[in-house]
Amino acid sequence: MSLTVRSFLNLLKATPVTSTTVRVVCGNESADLDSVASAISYAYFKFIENSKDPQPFIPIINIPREDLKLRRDIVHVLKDIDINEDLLFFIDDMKKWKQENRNIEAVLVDHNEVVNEAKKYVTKVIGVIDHHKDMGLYKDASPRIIEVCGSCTSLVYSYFINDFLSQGYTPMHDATRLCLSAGLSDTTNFSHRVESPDLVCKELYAKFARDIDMENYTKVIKNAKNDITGFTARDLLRKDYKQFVFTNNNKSINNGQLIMGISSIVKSMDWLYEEFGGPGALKADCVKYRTEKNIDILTIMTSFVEKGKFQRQITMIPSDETKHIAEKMIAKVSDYLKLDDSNVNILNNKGDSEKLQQFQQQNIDASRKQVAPYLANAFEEL
Ligand SMILES: [Mn+2]
Repeated sequence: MSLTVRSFLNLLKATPVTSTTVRVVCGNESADLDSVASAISYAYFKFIENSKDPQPFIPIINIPREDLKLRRDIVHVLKDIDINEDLLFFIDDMKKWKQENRNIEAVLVDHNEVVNEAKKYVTKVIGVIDHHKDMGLYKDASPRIIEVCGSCTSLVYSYFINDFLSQGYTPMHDATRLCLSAGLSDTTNFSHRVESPDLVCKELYAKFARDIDMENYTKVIKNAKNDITGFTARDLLRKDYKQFVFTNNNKSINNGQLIMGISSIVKSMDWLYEEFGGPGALKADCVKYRTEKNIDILTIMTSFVEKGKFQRQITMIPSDETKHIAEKMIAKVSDYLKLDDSNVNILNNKGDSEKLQQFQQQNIDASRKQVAPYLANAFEEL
């Protein structure tokens, strides 16, 4: 069946939702290229598999519509396959269906636990394809594929294509390109965090999207992702943001619960100070964002190249009530993250002109995906 991804999305947009149960494919709330590509391609391939389905799966981008423009790599890749924002569905759509009293059944891609806002809307999880740590939930979901690899799209693409190929199907170029783009971005052209599912797909991509210069396209995507010209501090904080609820059995510790938001940013803290009016102004923006999100601790994880070296920093901006908790958590993850200055007590930032306490993270392999579970443990063990 030769249906483009664009035609598929057009068709979804043209088909009003009338059933009491809506089935969606939902990416994670950071809504990175991997999540978006996984959600769209899963829904698309599912439709290829059964185009007679009266109620096809709808791909959901797990952020408000207005936030898509902050993800320039995604906008770029989608434009390359002739898809604009109008053809997409967002968390706003799930909210609307919920208000219309519809059941929402979800396949989760690129995460394996429904959290935060999506949790208010999703009635039931019916499938999972993911490459994060298995939280052990939804044991009856089908499929339930959770496997370590560089890109979740590798799992989605191989899940469908291996099945289809036996039936003589050649995947459409745009669907392949979409998955490939996330694969390239997540593994830097299949050179980092590559596992066997990624390699399997790399071969398939080379076959079905022969014309794409992988090395060059990787650069194009990275450049678009790193293009943050014109962004405000708030834009940068929400561009790649995930929120976590950590728990502790001891209710005397912040009522046994800590809400942490982690913003991943591709510039150094010094760059942020410079760009956004100095330490006082940046700090004020961070506190404002923490208040807006109604969370206990805002954590900024920066990653950037300086002096030819890839570097990471971690910075916490805790509420007054959780400052002591933030300090203890930092101390607990210090060995794992190989933090410098970890016993310096500067979390009590006082003066407005003072910089935030930032830690150089020598363990540069640990991104948010690895760090968040460690922080969860650290809180649990306080
Ligand atoms: Mn992913």
